Amino acid sequence: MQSAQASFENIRKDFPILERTVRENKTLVYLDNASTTQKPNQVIDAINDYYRNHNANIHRAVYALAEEATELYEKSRDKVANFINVKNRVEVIFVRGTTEAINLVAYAWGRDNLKEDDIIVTTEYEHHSNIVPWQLLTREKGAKLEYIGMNDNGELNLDDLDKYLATGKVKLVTFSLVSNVLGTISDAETIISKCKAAGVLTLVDGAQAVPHMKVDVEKLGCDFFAFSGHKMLGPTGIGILWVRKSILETMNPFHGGGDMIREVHKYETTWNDLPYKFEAGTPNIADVVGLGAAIDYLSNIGMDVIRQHEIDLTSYALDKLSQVKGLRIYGTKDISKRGGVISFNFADVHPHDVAQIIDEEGIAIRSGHHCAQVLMERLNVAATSRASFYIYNTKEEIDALINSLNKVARIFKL
Ligand code: 7TS
Repeated sequence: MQSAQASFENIRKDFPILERTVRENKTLVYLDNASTTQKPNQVIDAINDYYRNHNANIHRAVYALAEEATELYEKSRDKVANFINVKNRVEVIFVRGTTEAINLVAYAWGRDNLKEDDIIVTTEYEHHSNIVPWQLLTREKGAKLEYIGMNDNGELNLDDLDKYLATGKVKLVTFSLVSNVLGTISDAETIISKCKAAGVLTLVDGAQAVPHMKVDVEKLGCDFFAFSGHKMLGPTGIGILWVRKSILETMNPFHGGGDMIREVHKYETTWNDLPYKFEAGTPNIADVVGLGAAIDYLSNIGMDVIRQHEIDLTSYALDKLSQVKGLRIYGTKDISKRGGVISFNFADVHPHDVAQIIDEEGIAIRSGHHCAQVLMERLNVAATSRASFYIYNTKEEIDALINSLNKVARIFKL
């Protein structure tokens, strides 16, 4: 039997991009997985095979290719449903990504269900895509947007939630399961049970969770759930919105056009069955197929194995980084409450300078506000540096990160 370490080394061989060098012949160390992940051969080949052998439009024609393309597309829907433990496949809607999923809810659910003075509650550590759609909606409706605050450990202050729920005006509470900057794993169970008790709907942004740990949507008990394919080895431009069927049935369409209709007359239209009512136009068929291959790949490894690998890497990195003089790490030290994302600042060196210097060593990390400016304001910083890990990363790569940070320290005489 192979050791866990050995099997993770084999995983790297599936990712052609990890073999390339960057800058001055430096081995690529890719530590920006919270932005997007690299793609294994299995995903690249599935997309290639789709275009070479099966390409046709779906749900329309009766010829062989159209049947094959439709079957591949729908098979991916089953894979998604299985992966996040959704019993009813018609609740799984293909969208472009988490951003589109949340906008769909804000538009198609929010516009019919929110009125003046109602409240939407989000959190201080959300990505802009879980803030701006709610700003647009509440502004249009004369409603309010409120925030669950955060303590200095990067954990949500659930007293704020109680306070807003007590007003009786909250219509939706929305939060990310894992923060893309701090890595905090939200206490979803408590938040959702409080909301349920108050008769309030919940939306969970799973963009940074589904790629990294077992997520069981049925067990979570939320009403809306969103995530992106490209952060879990899949292609860009494909994501998922899951909505509880009883809610989905009451919602008007988001986009009008082909495939989402049953009958169109000059002045009226009836809608297609779920989920097609919410998938207007020719969808991103090839990338749905690619996402299916990504799900197969992750399932073969096992989400619990992936989570353990990230716990090992993150503990190792937190330990090494905390030994670097002048480096400030954000978020909780409790590994059971955080994913494989580490944001930090290095003395008063600007994060862009840190990222640029270590890029010369072939190391890719992100610097900036990470589309979380509300959080940056809360942390009282303009930006952070962020390293984020995935299945193909190794402890040697973390050592390389530490060495390159030591170079930053030498340059800036820290
Ligand atoms: N929600 C969270 C928690 C995210 O991390 C991201 C993307 C999104 C939503 C939006 O996903 P998209 O696929 O629709 O773009 N996060 C990041 C990031 O941290 N760096 O680049 C993108």
